[in-house]
Amino acid sequence: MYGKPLESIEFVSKFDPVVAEMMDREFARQKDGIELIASENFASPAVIAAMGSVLTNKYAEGLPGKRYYGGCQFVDELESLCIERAKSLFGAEAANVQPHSGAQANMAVELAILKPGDTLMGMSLANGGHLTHGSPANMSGKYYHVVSYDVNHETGLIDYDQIRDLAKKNQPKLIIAGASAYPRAIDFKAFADIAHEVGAVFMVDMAHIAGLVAGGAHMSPVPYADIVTTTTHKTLRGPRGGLILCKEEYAKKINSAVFPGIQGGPLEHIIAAKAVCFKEAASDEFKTYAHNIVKNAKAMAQGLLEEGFNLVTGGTDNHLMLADLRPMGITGIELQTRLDANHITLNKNAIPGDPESPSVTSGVRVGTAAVTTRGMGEEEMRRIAKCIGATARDFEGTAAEVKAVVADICEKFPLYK
Ligand code: DSN
Repeated sequence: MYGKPLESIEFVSKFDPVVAEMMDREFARQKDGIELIASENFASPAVIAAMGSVLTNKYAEGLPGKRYYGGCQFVDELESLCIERAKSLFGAEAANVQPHSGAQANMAVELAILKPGDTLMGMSLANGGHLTHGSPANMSGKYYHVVSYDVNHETGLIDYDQIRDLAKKNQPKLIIAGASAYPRAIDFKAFADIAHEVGAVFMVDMAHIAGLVAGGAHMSPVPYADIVTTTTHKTLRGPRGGLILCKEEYAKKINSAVFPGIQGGPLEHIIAAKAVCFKEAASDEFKTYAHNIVKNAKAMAQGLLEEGFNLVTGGTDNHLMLADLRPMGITGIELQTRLDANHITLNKNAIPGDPESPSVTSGVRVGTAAVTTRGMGEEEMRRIAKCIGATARDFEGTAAEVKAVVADICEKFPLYK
């Protein structure tokens, strides 16, 4: 699908060759490398085309039918369609499709549910949570009283008993489940039971697994959570943006928290791309895709274990795994930098109880959503795992060979062919 993504660079080059050349180099990096960043993916040409459209010209503060500007009749139709598709895809009672990002979706929920100083519980960033789940560096950690839960440092697993004890002791008003670096399935019913026991509102940030949920490859949080947030660009493979789903009783509060609470005009071009994404994600082809992501992750995990890596929790149930590099005598930043030079992209990541600083880390996070979009399968995952092992053990001695394998795989599975 070379189509649109390349055409738009060519078009820009006619007016601004400097910008076009930069876009072109980034496109070459994507197409000639292996993308293992667990939060990244390749949107379809239709999604990309919707983003690069005249809809960016329109102001539409408010909601469909209740705008602060004239001329909103067509974006009203579009945003209503997007809302209906989001509700239908995930079986939700209500949806707000305006958040510009996952961070803003989470901020809006916190604004809607909490008052400054109220208690919120979320997974600590160091254990795989997210900045917006109460990190001291984030607004959520500055405005609210945060009680973080960790995973069990021996097993790497979420400890539901520990969470129940913490919740009973601290009586949070909001409990957040969901993670950026947790390789196992999350039991949303267990979380919901805890939240209900202490009278907390239960929110799930399903950003990482939204595509798996849409495709039936992970338990859906929607029946259990009061509110579910997500990005639309990770496993869900849509445009870069956010989404909030909720029970009807929270819809009014959530809508006002998004606008005028934290945002101004919605990005109707991104909303159009979200609508396209939701249509794609409702297809049978996407269900196969979601299951293939998990199949590939399991093959990659097995391959990494065979290469001598230690995996947090011993493997994966979803699209990602966390490799603990300590047995290999290399840090996360060292392996990330070496792999970058060999055209394999991933990110350093803290492992639970990591003795290294967040800028060094003892681990890397490996995800299979983007490589699965290119059509790669289990055999390619095993070849890539071998490349990662070789790069960790003997970077200089194996670089030429690893680069050749990367080039071979990229040629066989072209991006936007
Ligand atoms: N930054 C994202 C990730 O990489 O997981 C989370 O927002």
